[in-house]
Amino acid sequence: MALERIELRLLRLPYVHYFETSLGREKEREFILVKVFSQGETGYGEVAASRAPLYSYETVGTAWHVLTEFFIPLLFRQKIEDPEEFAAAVRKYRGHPMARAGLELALWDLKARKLNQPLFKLYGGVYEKIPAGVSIGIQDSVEELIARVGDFLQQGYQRIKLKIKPGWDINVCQAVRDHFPDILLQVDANGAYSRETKAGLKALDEFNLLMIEQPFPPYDLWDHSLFQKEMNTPLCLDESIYDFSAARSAVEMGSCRVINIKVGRVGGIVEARQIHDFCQEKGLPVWCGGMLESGIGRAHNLHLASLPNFKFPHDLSASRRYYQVDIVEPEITLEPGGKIKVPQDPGIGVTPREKMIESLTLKKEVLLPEKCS
Ligand code: OSB
Ligand code: MG
Repeated sequence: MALERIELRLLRLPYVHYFETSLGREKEREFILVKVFSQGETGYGEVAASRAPLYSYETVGTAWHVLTEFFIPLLFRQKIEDPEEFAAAVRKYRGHPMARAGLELALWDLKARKLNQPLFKLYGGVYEKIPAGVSIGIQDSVEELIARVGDFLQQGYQRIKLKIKPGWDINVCQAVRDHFPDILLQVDANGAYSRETKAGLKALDEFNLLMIEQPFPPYDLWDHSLFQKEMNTPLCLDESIYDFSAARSAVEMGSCRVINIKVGRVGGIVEARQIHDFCQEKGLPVWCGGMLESGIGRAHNLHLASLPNFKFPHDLSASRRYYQVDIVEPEITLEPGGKIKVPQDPGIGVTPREKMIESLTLKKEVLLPEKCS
């Protein structure tokens, strides 16, 4: 089979509440939606990259460029429709994992819709509901943070993740533990520390944290391996794990005891599954991170999180935690007990709201096979 057409759209969606990390504060998500068309079916993918190169070097601009100039023409030229074939073919290009993942995800959704199966069944997912956590950004005050934590706990979220940075770390963990001594709690620094400033992090061993995520910058696997030896709390890597070989190096060097898998960061489901399977063999648990995706990217994450070695509550929250109105229906909701159902309808199992998507579109490009040869 060959694809008839591919559509890229740049969308902008405001958050219900600003999201601040050590990298900065954002009030809206700008992202690329990928639609692939074949024989009356449509597959949907979302590119995880955001407007600025902060979390990753990729941006919506670089992703648009490599998709339209390289990845989509490659796919048309070789008449590829299968996601695994695409993953193999696109390996000849270096980098740009979020761009390749966005397209691969759309092909997975298309394939599952054509087979009339929910996506998780195609790649061996086992859980029908997954445990939900919430990632809470840096707030204007500790009091506001405590109120937000309390609110999310009341809604039923199983685990709280706090964003930290130097000066918003020990004091914040202390305050949250004073109010909520027994909750599942973890922190994420997005690489804000270094060997020189690690003293603040060492103090976090006192707070019974599930893990400390990405203390040092992405390419510092060696420093993470030294630091893990000094800490009782497990380190978890996010940005550092940009592909399978990085995961293997990190595990073999002892740079972490847990891995946060994000399908965009590692370049697609094929790579994510390889990391998942390797960690499972090594006895290292993983969990599914997020990039504040719209309902389309989040539905994809739900299917991925149903693989068996996903062992912690995830950064997967209900639509209304992120957006006033999501771009899919039904919206993603939290079940009693703090779980989210993996959608059971064909493909990603949710229906994109096309009118809403049209009204949010800032830019659109349609690519056709005959124009890409
Ligand atoms: O580091 O995990 C991160 C959001 C955007 C970029 C990086 C990160 C995050 C989150 C939010 O922590 C996770 C989510 O709920 O989608
Ligand atoms: Mg992170």
